[in-house]
Amino acid sequence: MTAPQALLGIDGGGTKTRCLVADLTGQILGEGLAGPSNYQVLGLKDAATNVRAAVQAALAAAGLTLADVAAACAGLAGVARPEDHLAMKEALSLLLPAQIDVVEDARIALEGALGGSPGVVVISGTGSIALGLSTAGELVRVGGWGWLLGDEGSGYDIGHRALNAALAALDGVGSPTSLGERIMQAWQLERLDQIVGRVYQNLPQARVDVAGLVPLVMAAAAEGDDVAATILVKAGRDLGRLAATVLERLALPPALPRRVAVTGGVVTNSDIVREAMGASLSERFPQAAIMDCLRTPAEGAVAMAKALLNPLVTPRRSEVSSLSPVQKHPAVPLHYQIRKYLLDAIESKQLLPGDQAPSERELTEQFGVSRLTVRQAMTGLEMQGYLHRIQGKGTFIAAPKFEQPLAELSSFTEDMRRRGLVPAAVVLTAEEIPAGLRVAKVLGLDPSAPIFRLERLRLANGEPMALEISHVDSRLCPGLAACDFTNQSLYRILQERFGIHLCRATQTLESIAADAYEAATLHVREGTPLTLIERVSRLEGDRRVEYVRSLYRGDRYRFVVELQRQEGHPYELGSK
Ligand code: 16G
Repeated sequence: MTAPQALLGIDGGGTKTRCLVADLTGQILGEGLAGPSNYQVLGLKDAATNVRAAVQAALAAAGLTLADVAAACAGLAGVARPEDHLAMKEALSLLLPAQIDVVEDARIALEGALGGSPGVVVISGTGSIALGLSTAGELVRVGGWGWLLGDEGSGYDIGHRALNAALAALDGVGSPTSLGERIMQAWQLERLDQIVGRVYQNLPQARVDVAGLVPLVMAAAAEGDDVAATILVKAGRDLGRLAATVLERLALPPALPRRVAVTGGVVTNSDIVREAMGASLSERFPQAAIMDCLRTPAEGAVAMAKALLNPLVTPRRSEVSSLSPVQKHPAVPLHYQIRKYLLDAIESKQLLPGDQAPSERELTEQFGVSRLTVRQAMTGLEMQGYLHRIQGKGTFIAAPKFEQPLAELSSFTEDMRRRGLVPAAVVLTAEEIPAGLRVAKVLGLDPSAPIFRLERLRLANGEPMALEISHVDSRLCPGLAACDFTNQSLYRILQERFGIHLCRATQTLESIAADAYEAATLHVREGTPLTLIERVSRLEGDRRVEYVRSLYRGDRYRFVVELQRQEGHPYELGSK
């Protein structure tokens, strides 16, 4: 039996339940949808049934079963109170024979929004809430008290104010507005006072119906209705206040960005709301930046499931040196300590891809070291691919490296497509030549035997990733040299045209520094680390077909290997 190899991320809300299945690196393999799973509204049994339906649909889409699940995280509406949380966790533990975490829905939204880095997410849909994560990993929640008790700046709040305004205009106590006409049209009423019946006679539905008026308020504001615009500005300012209050309580260290991610139809669909929110937030936090969420809540749940399985992957934030000065310890050079400090901040996601890195001046002052030392640390991180310098703009945190599993005999084309990138190649040479001594030895051929030699620069979305020289035994695939490899996979051609099914390969990995040619071809600085991978691929009967030397950019790739220890194998003693 193979070890469980899948993660589940579940996003259960008041209208639907979404489940994502991912492999252990977090790559999404399938998605499943089912009905709502708000425990408070549906009760335990129906909520759990819908979660199960979403899980099963997602597993079916990925061709997996429950036995393949190693860990799961469910972010669910209505589980904030400890007793509800416990009941739901018990129900889901029965459903899933894996490690499982149950959290409130806003928590997975926060994880998705900021990739686990400190900051705030403001959610404004039918209801509203702001949730923040501190550098110590603590959560701060503001709002989210529901439509009767709070939810300022929510869809319900906006709809409610629109109804108030329409009726106030009817009574003559409020300013004239087009909202009354619009509401009558939307709700198919003949007179405005029929609003009363519509709301009070169907109270359970009223919350959603009232929140459903938001698009109409936005349309009115866009067409110059001042009353509608004022309602939206008020909502935006309320949301800004929620975010600022959370930021204040998070007390983030001064060097960290103040990130506020927004999600939900109210802020994402209205520039008026977003601008008002930004203005009110900047009164208390001038440097705060409002951003869209990096990922969806379900993707956030997948990341939390991954961390559950291997807490080492995401270091506990409390363990990350926040702004501690370097120790002037003679055994570890200062530039190395600063490099480690920055790397911790990147790996713990206190600094996110695209963020501006702290400036040389800031680091010089913070650590009390020379500029040269700081520069040395930054250059090292740049060469390792953690920082990215843009001429005239500054230094930024680089995109995360691709995680490439090593246990699979896959092709570059497949690997890139799986990541949603477009693979391509620049063909540098494609020729049929005699094998020569070295290649002949590796492939088990006569030195004069013909081989096809293909040298390609491999690209992902146009960016150079690897320099690759393949040698293929030509006798198995005559005419291969005539193929165009700019946009075609070698492995696919071997399989489809020549019936060659590669079934195993031996691979070695080595680190080297890019020489001038490799650096120029791969668009990196000379000396940048590269991973040299040599692969010899074989057919079923063990005949060797292909020998490849690939140079992968060390600044863009990291390779992942799953290790397993033989059962019952004792460890050796260190010394006798
Ligand atoms: C990958 C392989 C390489 C193989 C190539 C085929 C590694 C390290 N290397 O780059 O050995 O020849 O894929 O790619 O994984 P293609 O089928 O897309 O041409």
